Amino acid sequence: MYANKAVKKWVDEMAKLTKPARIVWIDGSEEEKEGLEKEALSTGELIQLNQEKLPGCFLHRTDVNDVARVEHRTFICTRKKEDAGPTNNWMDPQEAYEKLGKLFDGSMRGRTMYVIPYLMGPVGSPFSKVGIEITDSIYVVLNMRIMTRMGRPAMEHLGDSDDFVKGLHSKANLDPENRYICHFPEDNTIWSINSGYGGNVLLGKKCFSLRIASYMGRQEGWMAEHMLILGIEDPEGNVSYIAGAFPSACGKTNLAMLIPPASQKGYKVWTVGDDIAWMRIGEDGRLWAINPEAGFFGVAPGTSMKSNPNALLTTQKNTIFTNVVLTPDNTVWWEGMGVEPPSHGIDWTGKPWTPDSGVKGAHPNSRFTAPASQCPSISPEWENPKGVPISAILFGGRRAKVAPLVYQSFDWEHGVFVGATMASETTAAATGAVGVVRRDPMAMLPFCGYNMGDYFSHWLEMGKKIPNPPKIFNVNWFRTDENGNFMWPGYGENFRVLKWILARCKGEVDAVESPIGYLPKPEDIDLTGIEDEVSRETLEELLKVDKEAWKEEHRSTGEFFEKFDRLPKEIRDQHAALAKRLGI
Ligand code: O2Y
Ligand code: MN
Repeated sequence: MYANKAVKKWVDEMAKLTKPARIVWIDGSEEEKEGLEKEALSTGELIQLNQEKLPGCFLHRTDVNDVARVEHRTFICTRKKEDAGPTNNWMDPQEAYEKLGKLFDGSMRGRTMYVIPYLMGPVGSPFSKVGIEITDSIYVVLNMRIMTRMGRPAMEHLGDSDDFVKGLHSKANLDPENRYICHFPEDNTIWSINSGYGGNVLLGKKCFSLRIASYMGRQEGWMAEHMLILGIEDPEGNVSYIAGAFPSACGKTNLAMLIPPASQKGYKVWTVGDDIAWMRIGEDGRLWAINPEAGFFGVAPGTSMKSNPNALLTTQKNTIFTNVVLTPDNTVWWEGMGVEPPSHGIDWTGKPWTPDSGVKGAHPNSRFTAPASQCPSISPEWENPKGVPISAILFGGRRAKVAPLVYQSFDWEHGVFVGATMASETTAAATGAVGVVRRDPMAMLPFCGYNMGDYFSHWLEMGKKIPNPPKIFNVNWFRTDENGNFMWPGYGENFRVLKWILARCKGEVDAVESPIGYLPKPEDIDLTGIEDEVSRETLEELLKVDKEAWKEEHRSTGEFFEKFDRLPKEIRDQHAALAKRLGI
């Protein structure tokens, strides 16, 4: 047990509320892990996979009604409703504590309460912050062990301090009608009940590292963003870093682990993080970023040796798979894995399954939880306590029309406007409805822990304080032609766009000014080796700004902004300036 008095006092209070049969303090040791795995195997919470083919790997199946984040049951509980803003569900904190308090009362009766100290960020980093998660789920403990620095390093970082995020989670009885994910940013507290899945329960991830941390970042003058971080090494060995915000289901993990095409000799992409970036202004006036996580909670379907070999290779050991197909040789399979399905298997619901059964074997949101250290492209700098210096920020979404392949904002303020107007079209996997445009500023709509108008102001303020800010770009890999076919090959070929972006950052290429920002000259996008796939005409089309479509985009963003009570004047001015440039 640990000596920190504030932690002990809070754990005592939560134990009084939830009434567990026993309390286990997690230290993160190997023996502890083995004991927990044994116990989870005995109850069926985990299934051991083929240890020759997938050493240290397990399968877990969630309840069938508990397979994804539940945005409609996720609340920001600030004293004033306006502080949660128009894009968040709000609940009065007192009401939330009372309502959830009743649900938590006795919810761990007969169960073990695990107390998990965890560190978000590298050990010894001034960026890093401590959370304690109390949970009644071994699955949560073992996932948090992969996704965070868990146990002793966290308590050592905390010392005697009471500065930690208090996360309380109970599976309770998994009742979807009483499922709540409540955040109390003013109290550094998260309460999550009646779920056992992913983003709802691994409280270090979206709940702390984005919702609570975005609030902290505004108070303390830094940024918590839904961004991948990657490094590009050139043939001379110089590495430049890019951070990129993309809504869920836009291939962030794939981009973070990209392998440059064979024609791009001497280049290498390094992965620093695939989902979250914490960024601070460094002494040198640049923006520096860390990945607060220690693992990847990646979506399995569609992950193959073609789409993302680095991700697939990362999952070959010490990985927990959730809701995928169990094959007859005790390995795993999912749709889009790029290998033949087994003739029969057990599907994600635990029922016998065959490929011709007419249903998907793996849930579309099935996942792997794998240690980042196992990724073949993991950056040598990924645990540098100072972070990495960011040269460019990317915003992007899935847009069949309108958004060109890439453009650069005129400056930081315009870049914030570009981020604020970000949108993505839904895919069948996400919602069942295809092609519905969803506005998702900076990919933070589901993850901003306070009023999004204030969040835009924070971005604008940060821009004034960063002496040497990253350049801001928008990318779109998903433009389609008149037959609905993708015009850009994507995946590793996206490297060609990143190369142009870095050339812009270094002032090595000029660009064409357009109403929406700076566009590449077609000849500056290197098409070596894909000339057959992407003709000059196709590239020109990919870089086209259709003024009429942009006038409609301008109207739609204006409509979106109407709901903001605290929209900064600078964003309104940018919207008006775009109208002028479009001739509206
Ligand atoms: O559905 C969930 O619980 C996971 S969602 C997720 C997981 C990893 C990284 N990003 C996301 C997301 O929705 O952005
Ligand atoms: Mn994400």
